[in-house]
Amino acid sequence: MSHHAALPQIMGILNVTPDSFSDGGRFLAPRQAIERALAMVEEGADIIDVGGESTRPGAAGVSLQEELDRVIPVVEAIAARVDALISVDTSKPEVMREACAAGAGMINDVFALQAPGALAVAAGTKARVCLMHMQGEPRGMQVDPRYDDVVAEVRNFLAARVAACLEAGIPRDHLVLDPGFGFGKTHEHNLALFRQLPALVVDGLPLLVGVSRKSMIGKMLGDDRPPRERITGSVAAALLAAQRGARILRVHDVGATRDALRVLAALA
Ligand code: 7PM
Repeated sequence: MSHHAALPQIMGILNVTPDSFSDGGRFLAPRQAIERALAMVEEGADIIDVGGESTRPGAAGVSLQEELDRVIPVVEAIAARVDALISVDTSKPEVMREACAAGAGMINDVFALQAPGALAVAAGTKARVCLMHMQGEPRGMQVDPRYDDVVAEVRNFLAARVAACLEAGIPRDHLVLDPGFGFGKTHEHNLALFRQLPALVVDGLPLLVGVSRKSMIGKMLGDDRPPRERITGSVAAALLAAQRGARILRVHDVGATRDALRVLAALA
């Protein structure tokens, strides 16, 4: 057998928004979300990331009640049915608390627990925490992102958030770090971060990489490729991220990513 490091874990993306499923409508979403989660676990997902889309680039945000209504029933239902770790993609402390009570074991926060009360809520759960870097806020962050040294600034931000988490009582071994591809970054910023991935490791903490179907992949493949036609490019990027030490890959296409990782494991 190989002496190489363990393969990264695969985090499958589960969007729970009213228009995420072909039938539309909030009423049908939980059942279809469960089917999608089960399929992703079957394809090799270790983690299911459940998101109510409050924090997407350009998003105006949804109300607390709306996000709870979208996310909590789905977390409850999949927690009862799958072995995978359930992650909740939210920046709202109340959603973090309710989701963890419903069975989530990971908080994925694109605001890195900077919302008032978020550090304390996260510390009060036993959940792992993914701290992501973002410049600005989802609405407007892509207008004119600027850095003097993007790698150093992202790394310093993540180090400061690690310190805040430790201060709040979150155990070090619960933390995961993420450079936040596409969140307040130009294409050049994204490329610099990807190329220097190992330089972003703080205190030996694991890195999560999320580039699946993103516009940075679209830019490399030529314009006007819709997200669904970025799968092969996304898998190639996931493989490179794995080779550069990423420990969690956040992806839409779980089976394709798992196949690529198996080939990497055999040939690396
Ligand atoms: C529209 C644009 C919809 C972008 C969704 C997105 C990340 C994340 C997202 C990431 C972590 C997407 C993004 N991206 N959480 N949430 N890391 N930790 O492509 O890169 O899924 S939302």
